[in-house]
Amino acid sequence: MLDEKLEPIYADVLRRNPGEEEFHQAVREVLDSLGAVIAKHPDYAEDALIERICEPERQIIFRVPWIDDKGRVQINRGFRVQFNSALGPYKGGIRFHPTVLLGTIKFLGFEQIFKNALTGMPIGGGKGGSDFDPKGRSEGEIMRFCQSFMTELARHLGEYTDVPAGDIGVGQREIGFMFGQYKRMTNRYESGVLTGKGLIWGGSRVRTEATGYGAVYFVDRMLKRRNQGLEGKKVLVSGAGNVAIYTIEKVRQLGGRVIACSDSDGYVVDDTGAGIDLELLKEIKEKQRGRVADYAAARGAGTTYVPGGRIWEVPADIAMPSATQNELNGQDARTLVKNGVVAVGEGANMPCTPDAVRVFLDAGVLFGPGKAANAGGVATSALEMQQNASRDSWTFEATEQRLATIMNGIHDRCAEMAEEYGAPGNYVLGANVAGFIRVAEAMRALGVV
Ligand code: NDP
Ligand code: 2IT
Repeated sequence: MLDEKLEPIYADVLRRNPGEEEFHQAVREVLDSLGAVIAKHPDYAEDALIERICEPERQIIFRVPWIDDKGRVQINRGFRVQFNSALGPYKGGIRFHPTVLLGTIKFLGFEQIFKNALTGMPIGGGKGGSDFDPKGRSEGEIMRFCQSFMTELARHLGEYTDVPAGDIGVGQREIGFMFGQYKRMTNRYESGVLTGKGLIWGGSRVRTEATGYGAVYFVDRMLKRRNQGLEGKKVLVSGAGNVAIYTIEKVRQLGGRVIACSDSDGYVVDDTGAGIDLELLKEIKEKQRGRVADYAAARGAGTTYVPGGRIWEVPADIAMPSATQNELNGQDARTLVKNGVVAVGEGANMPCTPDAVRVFLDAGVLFGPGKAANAGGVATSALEMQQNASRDSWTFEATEQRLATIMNGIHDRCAEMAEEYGAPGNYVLGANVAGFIRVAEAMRALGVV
């Protein structure tokens, strides 16, 4: 049940954004937590503050024409939603996936506002992307697509305006092609305009690892509050991309065993020795750009590949959904609880359905929501911006230490806020409230703009 002051706000969001279910879901989840805030501080419901937060400052939609290897003209749609700049320039990734619609980018941009606020760093919220499908495309096609995409997007970017990074389907290679085109168009080596760059052209150490590492730090700190640790724990990590790979790496460093990972075709269980063979997975995913099925084939005996299956049916102590939105539903959550799961950390954005989140919270499972648990990526992007601004380059150790401190800070702020607002141990409420208050305070100070 929504607070009665919030109900008309949500009804308006539904009416004005028809068909955008993922956006509705993301807004609803935050509004569900804000009842506790306006009960304590009714002034946050004044001056249409919450209505303003739900309305993007700017939404850009553009045509992206490009020519494939056969000489045929292809058309995709590009998006950038500049959601909220109260705390700093818009900041958030770019996603290339055939399922991308305006509502997808709006949900991601909305989440990003609160996530970025939680990091405590001076970054606003935004997100971009395209329905371009990189699968099966040659490097030349990907480069031409990125160049065409940036040709339109460039006019909306700048180190003080809007600073994109990667997300699904966009890694260092794509950031390189986009940065190259931006540099060519502007005749400026404006390093701070994109993050996730390569080390020798303005990137930061630890950015590649940051989201996965940070998510594991977050889960580890939740466990420590219950006097537990990752040591000896069996972990499921869905996905096999950037976030999943570095989640697996950090779990292993902290003594846990990742026994399964997945992609959109199926999952692999590798419950032998140290679990998933990280070096082999990196070789297949990062170098060969292959599939989880290729990993299973290369690894051979002792592994099981389940095409089309649901990874959450594998018994384990910890689950870290790190692929995409709504990939873990209520039924999956019930299966995990039945199998004794103790903690869930969202590496992806909104991977658990609202139903699943309820199952975990009701069962007393430690649950780290994405906007807190996966904030290490964007936080390290902000560290990359700092290094760019000072023309400096930090060591791996110093940068990772900053990341660990930031993640612990986010964890503790969420825990404190949950306590203060009457829901101890509820990190969903803690994250939404902590993020909201920071953004709301800044918006109020800046007037009606
Ligand atoms: P990648 O493109 O590197 O990897 C994505 C992985 O998820 C792939 O294994 C992919 O499988 C799988 N996947 C993607 N879409 C779907 C789908 N519709 N159904 C099933 N599986 C799917 O992306 P990232 O690792 O960067 O991103 C993963 C998640 O983490 C996303 O939710 C992203 O928003 C979030 N995130 C990323 C951050 C970053 O820094 N990169 C920061 C914070 C959050 P397949 O190859 O079969 O498509
Ligand atoms: O969802 C996310 O936080 C990201 N894709 C990373 C954003 C960023 O700007 O580093």
